[in-house]
Amino acid sequence: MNPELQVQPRLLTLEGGEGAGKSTVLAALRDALLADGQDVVCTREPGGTPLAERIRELLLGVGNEPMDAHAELLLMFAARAQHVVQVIRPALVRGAWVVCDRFTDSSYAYQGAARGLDMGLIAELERHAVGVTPGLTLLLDLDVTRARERTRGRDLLGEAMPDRIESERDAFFERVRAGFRERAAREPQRIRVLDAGQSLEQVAADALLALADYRRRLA
Ligand code: T5A
Repeated sequence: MNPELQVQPRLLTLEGGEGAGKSTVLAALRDALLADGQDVVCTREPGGTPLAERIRELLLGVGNEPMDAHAELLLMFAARAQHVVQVIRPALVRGAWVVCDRFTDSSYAYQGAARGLDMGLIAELERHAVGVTPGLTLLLDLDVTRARERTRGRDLLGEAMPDRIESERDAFFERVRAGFRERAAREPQRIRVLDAGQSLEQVAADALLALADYRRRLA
């Protein structure tokens, strides 16, 4: 971890490839914290504020003009800078928990490991434009073929069309997965790897155990 980043114990993030089950796990964490009387803010990236959501549309929309990898990286960080200042920091300052669907680890995995952009540049952007790092990150690790089956099932049900990044090939998502796992191996204290190949109920149960264990360590 970059030592210049401020660790935020009440900032929890969920990471992983497409279709790993982050939405369900996020709801389980939120419900557990609310049941314990905690103030909780749930949010997502890219997005989380009106401006950042507009940037999300630019990032995920399937347009005619191919997006340059650096343009993609800088837009991710533009959205994140806005999100941190408008939503994440104020919530943490008032003592709330922030549960965020994706955060800076996604930029290291997608733009760094998968697109091949300079990790040093990503670290600089993180230092200048973000400044904070989560106390706990749950990495929902899933085989790329299984993930493809899940998102395809969702597409066939008409729930969503593949966005610009989802339309990448399997080799891209193999690099994303390897990038996340490498970060988890480097920061085992912060990043807990969960087996997202299990049933949704089991993944949510594992996430709740990880949260309970983390809160015990914090106390
Ligand atoms: N991105 C993001 C970057 O490139 N860099 C960055 O810095 C950031 C922040 C975001 C995109 O942007 C990229 C990454 C992404 O490509 P998004 O729509 O938010 O776009 O993408 P995802 O976060 O991947 O959203 P998904 O909805 O695809 O993933 P989830 O939330 O992990 O999956 P979920 O819960 O919606 O589940 C998908 C389907 O699988 C089923 C669900 O029911 C659902 O149908 N499912 C399971 N089925 C059986 N067993 C399980 N355990 C299941 N878990 C889920």
